[in-house]
Amino acid sequence: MTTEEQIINLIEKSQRILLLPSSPPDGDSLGSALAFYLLFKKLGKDSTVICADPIPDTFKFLPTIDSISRNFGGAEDFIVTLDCTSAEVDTIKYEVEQNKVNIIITPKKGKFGDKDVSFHYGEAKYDLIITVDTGDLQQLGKVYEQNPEMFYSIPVINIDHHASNGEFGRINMVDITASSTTEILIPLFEKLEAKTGLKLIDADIATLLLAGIITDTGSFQHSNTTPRAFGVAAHLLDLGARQQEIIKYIYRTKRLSTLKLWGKVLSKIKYDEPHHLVWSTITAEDLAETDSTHDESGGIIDELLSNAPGAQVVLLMKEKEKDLVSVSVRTPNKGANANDIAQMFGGGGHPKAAGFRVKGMGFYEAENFIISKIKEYQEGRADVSGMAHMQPAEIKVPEEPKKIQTAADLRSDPLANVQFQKPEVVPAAREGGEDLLLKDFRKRKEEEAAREDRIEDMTKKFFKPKSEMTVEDILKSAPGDFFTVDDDQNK
Ligand SMILES: [Mn+2]
Repeated sequence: MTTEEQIINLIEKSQRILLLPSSPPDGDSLGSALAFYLLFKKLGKDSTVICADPIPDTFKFLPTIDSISRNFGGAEDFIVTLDCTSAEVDTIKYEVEQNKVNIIITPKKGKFGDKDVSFHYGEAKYDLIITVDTGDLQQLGKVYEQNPEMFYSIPVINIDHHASNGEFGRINMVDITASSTTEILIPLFEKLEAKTGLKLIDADIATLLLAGIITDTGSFQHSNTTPRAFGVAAHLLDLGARQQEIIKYIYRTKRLSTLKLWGKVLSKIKYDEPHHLVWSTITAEDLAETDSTHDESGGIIDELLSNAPGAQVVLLMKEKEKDLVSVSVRTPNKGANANDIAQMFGGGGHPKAAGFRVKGMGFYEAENFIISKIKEYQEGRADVSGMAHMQPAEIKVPEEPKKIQTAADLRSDPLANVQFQKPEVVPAAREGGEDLLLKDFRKRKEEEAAREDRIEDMTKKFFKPKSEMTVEDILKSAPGDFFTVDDDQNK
């Protein structure tokens, strides 16, 4: 049985399906989860989408976005049963007393005893879990942290396109050559259509699927834009996908606070030329000064990329909370590998785009630490040129850096209190992944001539030229005058 057939079988057998997009959510994870949600509605199945993190404003236009729950109740009910053979119930009351609930049962006559009480669990709330666009279970955030046992007792279908996917599901459908998770869903949905004889992909579902492709390819500008992605996008347009709506909300709507934040980050770009390293930072102070939130930083890393044409490694470090730094990595050129870099710190992603977190270190200490590790990585690669005149990168440490330990502690043992965020399931090396890529690469080479014509045509249709603006222009311009790509650590 193919993976697709196994998934369809399991879906057919299931009635209460839990859909989990990765956290923080992006257009691809939300598009995938909501497309499934609408599809299951048509198939007469109950499904629930849960995302513990807030939904960024840019995605509020997605069809049925309001159906997403933030909170996860318990996975199953706890039932207290009272045997009424020896006595009859007159009234039942309950009272809450600090950390206790007292259930008060008054008998009509006779007396209840210990033996009359029994406990058991109700039917599990869900009989199937589908994770979408999620490389490892930790990426599900609180839903996983608070209910880890659920992921062993209920079958999990894992559908994803991250190279670092840990294959944690009972069924894993991981295609690392897909531009987005929604791209993987289309043939699956069509198989379901063929099998049920129902028309399932309507304009809303097509819009959700296209939103995933558009966000993950940066509106067909990133290098993960394959001919297949274009083909699938065109097919979705035929099915009624509202492409203009997606572009409008995701790329053209920028708040003033967002523009200020972007200006701030772009003005702080740091370079380490010998190591071909470019990075910038977003501290809690930056957010406060520009009156913005982390939601508004999506896409800045791609702006950094376009501002640093020669860079081999591009980083954006965000102070997520005290002593927690979240880092996006991009490696636009051949050689440096974003996934390898992220894995040095316990993270992961794709060869060209990945992310990781460093916990337990003040922001500036973390910045120094990360930069020095990546410099080592760059020095260890054979094809880095210009290493002769190496200079230390200058990182300004403010007078009162936020930290939980002294600089001396750090110097004596830089790793003493650092906690890397390690996925519960360590991503296994994917057998055949390289072969797949090579095969895909060769196939693409063969198709190149035909493809370039097609891409040019399609590009004209889909993407508007990126405006070449300076930071000052951006700050002055009205929202809507430019657009760029949204993305967080893991696409
Ligand atoms: Mn994705």
